[in-house]
Amino acid sequence: MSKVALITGITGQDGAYLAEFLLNKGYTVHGLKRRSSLFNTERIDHLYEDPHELNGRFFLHYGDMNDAANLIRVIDKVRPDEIYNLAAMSHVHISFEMPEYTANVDGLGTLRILEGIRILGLIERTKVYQASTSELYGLVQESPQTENTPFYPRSPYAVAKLYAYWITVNYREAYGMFACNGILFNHESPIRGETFVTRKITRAVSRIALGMQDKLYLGNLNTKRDWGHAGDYVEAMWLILQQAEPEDFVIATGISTEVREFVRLAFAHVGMELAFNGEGEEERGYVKACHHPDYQLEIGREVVAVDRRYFRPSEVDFLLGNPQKAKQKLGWSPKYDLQGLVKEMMESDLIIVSGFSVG
Ligand code: NDP
Ligand code: GDR
Repeated sequence: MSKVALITGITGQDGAYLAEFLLNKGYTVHGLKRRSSLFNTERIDHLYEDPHELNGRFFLHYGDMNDAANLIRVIDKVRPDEIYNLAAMSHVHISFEMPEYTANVDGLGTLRILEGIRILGLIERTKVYQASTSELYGLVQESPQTENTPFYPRSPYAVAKLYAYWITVNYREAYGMFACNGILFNHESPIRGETFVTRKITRAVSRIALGMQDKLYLGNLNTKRDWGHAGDYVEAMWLILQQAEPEDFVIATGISTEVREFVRLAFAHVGMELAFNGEGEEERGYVKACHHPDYQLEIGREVVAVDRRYFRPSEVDFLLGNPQKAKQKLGWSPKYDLQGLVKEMMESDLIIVSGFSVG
């Protein structure tokens, strides 16, 4: 009998990678998807088109993290061995605009899943993975951050995720549930949402190189993130639920890089060397040299500018994870480095923005 997984947030970046990963492991995969007036399954449509046929191993159910009755009905129908709770309003900046909604979906949504398992008497059967985040560290109290570093959330998103983190720990301790937090640092891919900074950069740099856009406007270029690849990180999610005991794990690369440097790497992919001058809101990025025969811009042209609107009311300046526990206990380490990640994202976006179909 194949194992059965239920993924909330299956239409998102991680949901898509995880669904494919679990299907390849022989799982039957069920996903929760929101009703939308437009198609919102672009990231997982290819899973239906698998030429080898999935023999009825992939199913979608309508649902919403705000709707407890609906979640209970879906969990009861699926009776999963593993639930991966990835659904969230996941954009930190937007959470300042929608704090109550974010608390409801990201915080109470997790409670609804845990309580659903309890009400249905599935505690012995169903393991839970909770998508926790490096944003919990916020105003960092020590570096690098480990499973024991104190939290100091800096956004409505992170505060909601703090509740989700602790309610997961509480259900583990109170009811003996196999419930774990993966404290994942930023992870990206060619299917990252277009408003997160990495994908915003690779899309814009592709459009600038192809003469379709003049300039890339960004917020704070000084912040540093520990960026990995989503494909590597979904493997860690699965490994966390395969352990003998339920525990929480930091998943990170152990390398932190400035947003400004990510911009440089993306432009370097199309042969352009950038120089930056000015500070804060006055900072600008210029083309210093062009080395690629296909992509030529005038030397000295301004291609990056800072726009206040992308600054957050309170920022997380610096994140750096220590993945030592995951290395030791899960045998996990990332396969991608930042250069490999930027290369893959740039190659994909150059194809997408130039209008050729991918794959
Ligand atoms: P995405 O934003 O790409 O995906 C979020 C998913 O949640 C989408 O499927 C979205 O549906 C769904 N969703 C949002 N609101 C609801 C709701 N009310 N009811 C049901 N589903 C909903 O995020 P990622 O894939 O990048 O991240 C996955 C999880 O991991 C999130 O919880 C995120 O907070 C967390 N995380 C992400 C990290 C990262 O760097 N990517 C790092 C650490 C944690 P729709 O497609 O319809 O919008
Ligand atoms: P983050 O990711 O907030 O770390 O949350 P994001 O890519 O949005 O921001 C990273 C850093 O870049 C700075 N920045 C900009 N960010 C965006 N989105 N747009 C800009 O124009 C811009 N300019 C500079 C930000 O200020 C920030 O410092 C992501 C999400 O996936 C969360 O769900 C997840 O929990 C964390 O990663 C770990």
